[in-house]
Amino acid sequence: HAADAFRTDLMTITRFVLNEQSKHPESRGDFSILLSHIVLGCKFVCAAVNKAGLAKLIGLAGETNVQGEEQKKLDVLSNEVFVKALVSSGRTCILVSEEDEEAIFVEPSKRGKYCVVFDPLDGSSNIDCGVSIGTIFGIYMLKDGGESRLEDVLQPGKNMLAAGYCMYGSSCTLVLSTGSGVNGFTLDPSLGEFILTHPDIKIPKKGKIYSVNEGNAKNWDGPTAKFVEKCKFPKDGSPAKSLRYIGSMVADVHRTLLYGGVFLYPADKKSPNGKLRVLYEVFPMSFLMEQAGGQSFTGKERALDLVPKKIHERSPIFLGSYDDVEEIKALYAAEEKA
Ligand code: P6P
Repeated sequence: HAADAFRTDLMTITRFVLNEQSKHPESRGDFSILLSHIVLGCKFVCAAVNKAGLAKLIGLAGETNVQGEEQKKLDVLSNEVFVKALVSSGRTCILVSEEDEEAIFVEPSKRGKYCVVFDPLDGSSNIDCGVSIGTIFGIYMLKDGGESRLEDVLQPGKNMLAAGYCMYGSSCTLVLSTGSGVNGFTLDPSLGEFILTHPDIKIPKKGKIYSVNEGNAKNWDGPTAKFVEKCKFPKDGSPAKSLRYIGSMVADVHRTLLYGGVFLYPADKKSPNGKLRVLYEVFPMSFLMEQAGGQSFTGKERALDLVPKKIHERSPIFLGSYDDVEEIKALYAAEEKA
């Protein structure tokens, strides 16, 4: 009865993760429980973001709403939800959030073996105009079963066990990798479940789009300027690339992942380390890009090889289609030699 309105073998994210878990007979399901709490956080934020326009949730912190309640900005609200969901999972020991200056060390009674780094609502400056925003997260295992210390989250991105993002746009899409490929799930509000809609995502080897804030062009270094020039005025007679820049990392990266091309937030004279944060923006997106057959470069090295020294450290980033990033790496290598 293929014509049935409802498919019956629904591959929900929960079932998908349990399938993954079954490949690791030694695992006790801790990871699946952790992910289910992250998924809960995403569902909550999706509902809050969708309601924001109506319930005036988007007010600035400190204002009061019609009920005279203290307004919480959506990113503050989202952060509280994720922190509470992660702590209550009983599977985490250290949390690093874009919203919190210091790392959060989970109390011993609730402590587990995973460290989670996350940006609860990236691009939140775009909420008021309805542009897609998102949650970005990465998961590390505690280095050795001892006391959880800050060093346990200052690990290179290549040590991540999993990474993902949830984009709150026309639909709510969660893109996840647990180290064996990338899969996309879309929230079905009528079921309250994320359903597998983008199995085994692979980024095109080469793309026709470049994505950068051209407003920073006067501050770019040579290789970045040369690459963008090549996108706009190709010398080999190939068509110029299209510029697509949303200004919300999750949306720009999601388009890059599905359509191909390259997303760049380069260093510039104003910000020598670029703008994006290593732990909870650069690493998770780089992890996903590599898992989807793309790559990610900092201007000096493979992004996932970076070893952060501070939890809110920034890095330049060039990520996307394998061949496009190769071109950027060649331009930086040539400058090294010059
Ligand atoms: P710019 C949003 O504020 C953000 O952190 C990312 O989501 C986005 O990619 C970047 O900053 C945009 O920065 O300087 O181009 O506005």
